[in-house]
Amino acid sequence: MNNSPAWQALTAQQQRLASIHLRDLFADEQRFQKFSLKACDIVLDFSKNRLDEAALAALFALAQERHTPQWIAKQFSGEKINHTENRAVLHTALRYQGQQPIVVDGEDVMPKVRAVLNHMGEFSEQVRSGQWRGYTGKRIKTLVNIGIGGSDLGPKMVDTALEAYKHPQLQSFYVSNLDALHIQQVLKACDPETSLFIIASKTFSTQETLTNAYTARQWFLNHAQNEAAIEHHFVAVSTNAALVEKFGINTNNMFGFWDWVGGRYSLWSAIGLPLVIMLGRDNFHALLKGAYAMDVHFQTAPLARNMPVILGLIGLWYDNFFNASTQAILPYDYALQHLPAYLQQLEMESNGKRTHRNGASIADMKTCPVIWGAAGNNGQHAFYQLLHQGQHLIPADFIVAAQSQADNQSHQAAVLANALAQTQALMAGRNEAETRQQLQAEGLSEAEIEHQLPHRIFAGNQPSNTLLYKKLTPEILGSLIALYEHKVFVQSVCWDINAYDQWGVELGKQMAAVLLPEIEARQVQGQHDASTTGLLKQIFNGYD
Ligand code: G6Q
Repeated sequence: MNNSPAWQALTAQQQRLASIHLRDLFADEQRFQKFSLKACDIVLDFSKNRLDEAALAALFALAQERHTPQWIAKQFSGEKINHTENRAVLHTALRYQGQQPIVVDGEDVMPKVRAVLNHMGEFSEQVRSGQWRGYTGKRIKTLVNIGIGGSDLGPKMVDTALEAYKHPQLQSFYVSNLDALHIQQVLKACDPETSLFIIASKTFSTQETLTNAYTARQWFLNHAQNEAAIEHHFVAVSTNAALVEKFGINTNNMFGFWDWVGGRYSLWSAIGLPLVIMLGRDNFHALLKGAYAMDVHFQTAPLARNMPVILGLIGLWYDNFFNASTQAILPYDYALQHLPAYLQQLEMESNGKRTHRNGASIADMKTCPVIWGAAGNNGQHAFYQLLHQGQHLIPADFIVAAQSQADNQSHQAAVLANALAQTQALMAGRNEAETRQQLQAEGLSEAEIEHQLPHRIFAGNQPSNTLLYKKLTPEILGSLIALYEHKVFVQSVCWDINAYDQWGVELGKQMAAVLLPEIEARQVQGQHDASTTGLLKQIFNGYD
């Protein structure tokens, strides 16, 4: 694939730009106007990237060569583009606000999408108003979502992100880890008479979730001493009614979704139930509306003014042409503290692949970078040293709220100063002459200046995008998440991979199933490699 005309043109562009410093590109005073755009009330400033008009045009040519507009249309129309699982990819139907049918296997999915949304809305109102009662007649105060991966990261991230919108008398917890410590910690904060457990599992067969769910069920029964009480305290979000019933949950209290919703794209579905309860149906609806606005932008804006396309192509530019291996996500909005972990799954589970759609190995290009990050200011006091003076090229997305969700805006000027200063410092750096001047101004002796100078220089030339919005509302958050979902899709199209399967999570699960009975029996039974056998023996003999 890397011998296609568009790819070769990009290689030439990279060679031309390789020795040009970002500072020099900023000699053009119009750079912000040329390399920024606004969509859905989010500004994307991509001017601090190592590209110019010609390189950008070459990136758009690649998107054209890979038929990106056609792929966008295929996805939205319900075509089964997840070909290894023979599934349509229609998380966009979950937030669709129009009146057209969306057809999968000859059936319009919109009536059932609206019916589940309605059911979620009605149920959430019962819980929020106190009409829904626990087995002793008390109202619900604590919500515990038990799920993992796509059934955890999305709802948890949004729940935290919309702190200011939460019901004041409800508290929420998200339990995911298999280590009993996680559920134990949460149960300590729960009262069985006032807690509602949402068991969130598309398949209802995920080991971590089922283990935690049975532990919660047993804890509850130890108090209630009555299986009939379960239905007042346990509800399920799943596509598997038979297993939900087997667990003892009344299927009237089950909220369904469908195989065309991938786990990591599912927060818009019934997986969002804890959000509807915590935030209320209107705010959840606003989240959907924000995502829909980005969907419309993605489908209708020309490539050169299309925010997800631009974000995707810039990422690819560094991965494939500058040999970057990572991408940092740096929110300067404390509410988005879980966004890096959420995007880590979204991007790495979608695009961390080594096989093209047709089954051929990807020999000549890298796919997804390692996604990581942390809330802005905290990162500055931890890992930014490496961003500024390390040897890696690390493209970074700065996600910046002009206003905080806090009642008090008194910290915000400092937050903004830090966010902007970091992107500026990464871009411009501080050269030798400037550093010398700085050290002179600090009053250092000439000898001391010579000693310190090499350590105090900043090379700069580190690229970043800035995504800026006024304040994190449900609409803005919806648009922001949809922006990244579509970015991932654009990249998958350019790499010619299926973003919507995740076979890479299977092997470890299968091997764990083999080891579990041996560990339970505390005896090595099978033939394993020397390391596994050695570790098993240590567990059995060394730590009892
Ligand atoms: C996401 C993945 C994965 C999934 C979890 C939970 O795209 O498929 O993270 O969400 O493994 O699966 P269940 O919802 O079936 O428990």
